Amino acid sequence: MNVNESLTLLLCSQTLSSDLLNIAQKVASSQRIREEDAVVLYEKAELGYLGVLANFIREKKNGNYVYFNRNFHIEPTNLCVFTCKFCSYSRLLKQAGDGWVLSKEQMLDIVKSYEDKPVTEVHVVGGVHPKLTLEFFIDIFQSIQKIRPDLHIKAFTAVEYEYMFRKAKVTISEGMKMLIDAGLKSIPGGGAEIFDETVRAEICGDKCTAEQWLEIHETAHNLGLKSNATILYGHIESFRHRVNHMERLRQLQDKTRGFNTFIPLKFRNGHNQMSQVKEVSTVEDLRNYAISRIYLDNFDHIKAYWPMIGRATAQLTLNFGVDDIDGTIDDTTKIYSMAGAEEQNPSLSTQELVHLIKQVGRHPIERDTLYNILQDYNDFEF
Ligand code: V47
Ligand code: SF4
Repeated sequence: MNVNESLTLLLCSQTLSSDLLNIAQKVASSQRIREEDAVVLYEKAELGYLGVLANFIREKKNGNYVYFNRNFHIEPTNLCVFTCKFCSYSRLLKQAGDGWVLSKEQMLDIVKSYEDKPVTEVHVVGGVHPKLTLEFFIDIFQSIQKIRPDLHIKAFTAVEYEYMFRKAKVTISEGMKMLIDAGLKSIPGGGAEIFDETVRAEICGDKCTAEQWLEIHETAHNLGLKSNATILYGHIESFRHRVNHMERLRQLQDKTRGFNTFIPLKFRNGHNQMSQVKEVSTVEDLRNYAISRIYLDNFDHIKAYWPMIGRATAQLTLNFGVDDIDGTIDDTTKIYSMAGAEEQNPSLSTQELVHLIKQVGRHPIERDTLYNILQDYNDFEF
């Protein structure tokens, strides 16, 4: 049965409650759903129903394609001035212990180690360290550009920018322009967590506010950069908080059209100050991906970050609205392994990624960071 037939069958169902039928009709006629509708979905909708709606939207926007890229991460430091309770990765400056700070040479050595490999993106993200200044990163980006001018530099969360620009006494726009001149090409989605002020105060009260996060992304969009957006879900937030978070993103996207993709990040409870909070089930993960796909009608892509949820769940998400599973990673990030994720050394070859996607009947496409198609792998022989 194709997506249209599944939706028609759902619309004819005698057992659907009137509110769920009404939401399904909106989706079928490409109407935007309201915040209250999304709350109803979270509270009442079964996984099968959500899958039909999310898959319908996903196939309308992206057909059968599943995007991935060839990337690696540089994590300059895990020492951080902030104290987010969910973070398993950071160490306070005064308790360095197993903390690290990479030198300029070490970062450039990482880039050089990819010299003859066909990677297209470097994702730079880490803790917030007072000695790693705006000036320092301008120099790093210029040096990366010299070594690999073809590499797309996607760097820093809004949290890192807010601190770096404040320390350098420049406005967001001034600081961003300086980094763009040095080679910055786009911005990842981290640091958004949950925008609701009460929950934010509870889990990460000392870092940039929701308003600052949104302002930084808006400024970047106005300067011509694309960015991503995330949500950290499945901890102490309510369904309404998740919907409110997506609503603020949907409004900004209406204004700027600068977001590429939305990435729901599942809270993992290993080795952090919120370890007593139970993780949500895989069913709840899939419901959340699907509702994100239904709600964010102005986002082209929904990404499942496989190092965080694992390969098997990443495959399942492809039937619940997801059309992107990030990249090869090459074991260059520690954020999720330190929080107890299944993938302790996240790395997938292109062949393995392609197999993962084809195994569930989808069409693998290698993209660059901005979703230009680089290679169609459907009929590719390795
Ligand atoms: O902001 C930290 C999250 C984010 C935990 O834009 C945790 O392409 C779950 O944003 N459990 C940083 N999540 C990573 C990030 C990201 C990752 C991949 C791709 C992109 C992209 C962005 O990691 C943080 C926070 O929300 N995080 N600790 C944890 N215990
Ligand atoms: Fe620092 Fe980011 Fe961890 Fe918060 S989530 S403590 S800002 S590294």
